[in-house]
Amino acid sequence: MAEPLQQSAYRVQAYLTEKGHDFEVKEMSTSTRTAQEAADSIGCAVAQIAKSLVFEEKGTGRLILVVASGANRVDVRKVGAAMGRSLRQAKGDMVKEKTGFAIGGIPPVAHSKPLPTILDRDLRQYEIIWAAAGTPHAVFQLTPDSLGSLTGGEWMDVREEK
Ligand code: 5CA
Repeated sequence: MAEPLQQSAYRVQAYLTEKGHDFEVKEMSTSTRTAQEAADSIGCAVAQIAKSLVFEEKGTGRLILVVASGANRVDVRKVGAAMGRSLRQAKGDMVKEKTGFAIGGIPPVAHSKPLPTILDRDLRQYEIIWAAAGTPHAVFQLTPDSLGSLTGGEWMDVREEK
């Protein structure tokens, strides 16, 4: 039988189940702390990893979530301009305090309070994507459509051009 999930992963699983999804949180034996490690653990392309990055609005400290393809760097100016805000990446301790999850396992959902969310349109080209599920070992598989409905996020171009 499967081991019980760690508390933070369980929180994500409980949220998904409560929302009526049958997505299953999986705890991997190897690290999923970074998008590349997650892809290696799962055996998928790094671009199929939906990484959840938290940014804060300069001045107000309000947080927003950007769920980006693991292959992309997020262009903070592009996202900020689209939202009419000036953004910077939030510090790890702030992220933990406000979302309830630590860097390396931030899920796209199930935060202490829902965050305004932007979704990377590059994720839409895949049938299946994977997201973190609360810990640096936990992930779950989903579809771009379900990422959209779970988060209520807005799809846009967030990619930093090389
Ligand atoms: N579990 C994996 C795959 S979903 C994961 O969480 N990947 S991640 O890319 O979303 O998380 C690592 C991200 O956390 C990095 O891309 C980086 O943007 C951010 N990060 C890493 N260290 C810090 C830090 N000290 N403060 C704020 N953000 C950080």
